[in-house]
Amino acid sequence: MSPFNLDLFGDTEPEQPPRREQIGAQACVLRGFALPWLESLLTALEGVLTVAPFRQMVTPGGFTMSVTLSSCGALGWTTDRSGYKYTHNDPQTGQPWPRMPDVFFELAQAAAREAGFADFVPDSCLINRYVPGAKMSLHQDKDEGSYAAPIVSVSLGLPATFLFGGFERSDKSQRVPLLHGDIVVWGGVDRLRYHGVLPIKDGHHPRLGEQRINLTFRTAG
Ligand code: MD3
Ligand code: FE
Repeated sequence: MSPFNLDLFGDTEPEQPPRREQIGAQACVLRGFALPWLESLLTALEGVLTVAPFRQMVTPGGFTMSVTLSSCGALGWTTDRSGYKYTHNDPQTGQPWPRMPDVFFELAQAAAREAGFADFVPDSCLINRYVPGAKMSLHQDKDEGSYAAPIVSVSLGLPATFLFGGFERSDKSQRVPLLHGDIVVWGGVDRLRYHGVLPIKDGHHPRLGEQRINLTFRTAG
């Protein structure tokens, strides 16, 4: 509460925690930003997953990822023994990835704007599914055509501890708790930071059950 706005009558709302947390020079967490969009987001997600269900993928090194994935938008991220790449078609069906639902695009653009990145035009949404125990090791996102655009990530379901590292794998990383409805936006000088997700803990989320789903929006082409 501001010292110029004393709550003399005790009749104002308790102060809310900051909704926007800066975690790097050009990286921030927007707490609960996705919550008002949740039901339309989940309806649209269901439609995407009917056409392009979650599947396991193998890294170029031959490891099966613990996270299962899908994509929507003009480009979808995939990995197999030959490398990481963005493709126009789902390798499982040979069909184009499902189009990005309008509500996905609008939410990603609104979050980017809130974080100071005007006119974000994502052409790819990677959908990651984590069950308890699943994790993502420290890595950089380097498969996109340009690093000028930010990346927007929407966390849904079970909580996660996000690792926000430096520019070398060995740099110390900060741990950022991410909850259902939180959105993180990275860009500019923070775009090539190492990052990862610690193994998801057992738990039950009232809306999503025993899983965490992360939507990652990028301008990939
Ligand atoms: C931080 N996904 O799919 S959000 C990924 O929660 C990925 O599923 C995580 O990392 C997840 O590649 C984390 C995305 C993210 C993307 C780019 C970043 C975090 C970033 C660039 C710099 C720093
Ligand atoms: Fe990443």
